[in-house]
Amino acid sequence: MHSWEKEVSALLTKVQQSSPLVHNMTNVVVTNFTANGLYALGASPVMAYAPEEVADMAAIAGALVLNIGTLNRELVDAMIVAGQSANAHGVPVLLDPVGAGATRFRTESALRILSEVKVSLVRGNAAEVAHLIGEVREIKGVDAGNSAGSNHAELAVRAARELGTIVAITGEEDVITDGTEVRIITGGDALLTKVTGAGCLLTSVLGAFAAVEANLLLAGTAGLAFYGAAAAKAAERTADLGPGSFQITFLDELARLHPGSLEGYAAVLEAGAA
Ligand code: ATP
Ligand code: TZP
Ligand code: MG
Ligand code: MG
Repeated sequence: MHSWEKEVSALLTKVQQSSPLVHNMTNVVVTNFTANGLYALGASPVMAYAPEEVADMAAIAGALVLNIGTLNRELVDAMIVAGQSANAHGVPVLLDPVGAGATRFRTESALRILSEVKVSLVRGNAAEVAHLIGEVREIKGVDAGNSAGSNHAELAVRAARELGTIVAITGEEDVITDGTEVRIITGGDALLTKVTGAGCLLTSVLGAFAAVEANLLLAGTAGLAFYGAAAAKAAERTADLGPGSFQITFLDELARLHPGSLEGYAAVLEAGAA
């Protein structure tokens, strides 16, 4: 069995040392939490939406994160301008298809982005990812429905092949695949489902790792593992409290991450080649 700890730990150090600029076009619910989470990790967040500037900002960023959580047509148009600029400048583009499947507009917008921009990595819950490849799974607004706890490796592989991207499906366990290699990442805590933006921040954290590592399967694996470890540590420290204390402590734990943080709190398992 491969020991991922050393490989992914080096990427955390790279993020902390180079503080990559992550251009987020995200939703109005999670903007502040996302910026603080990226700062805590050691990255540099910027939010920029104006059609007049998004191409310039994406061009100088280490990664561009597109999140359709509170979308409208003008925003999706701007995301496409930003995404195409990122593509032209070799900047990785990540997509969080928040609520895809809940409404037709969300599904169609995510698919439009995927068809007009070369997206490198998609991260969502199982229902969102399923809807991107025409499979129907229960979704409740922006939250995964009852299929949340089941094994998502096969779905992730199908989606990665069909969409031509790395796909990460998160939930109780996370899975990431390029359509061939599959990795399962354990860690995290159910309290993350009680903090709005826990998924959105995660996609932006994956953006920070993608900015420092061209192998996005490896970058994504590292991001998922360290995020899960920080959450598990925060849950341990706030066990008798609640989601408010957990949220703040989670930011603290993101800031306290070090190369040895995975030990006892998160693990990367190879699920074999698909
Ligand atoms: P949803 O809205 O369906 O919750 P999301 O976009 O918020 O989706 P999640 O799937 O909740 O994203 O993933 C965000 C983080 O929460 C990931 O690190 C994931 O591992 C973690 N997570 C989610 N559910 C659990 C759980 N039951 N136990 C442990 N960790 C979890
Ligand atoms: N409504 C629109 S976007 C959003 C809500 C509640 C935030 C979703 O965040 P996450 O990370 O998917 O839980
Ligand atoms: Mg959530
Ligand atoms: Mg989400």
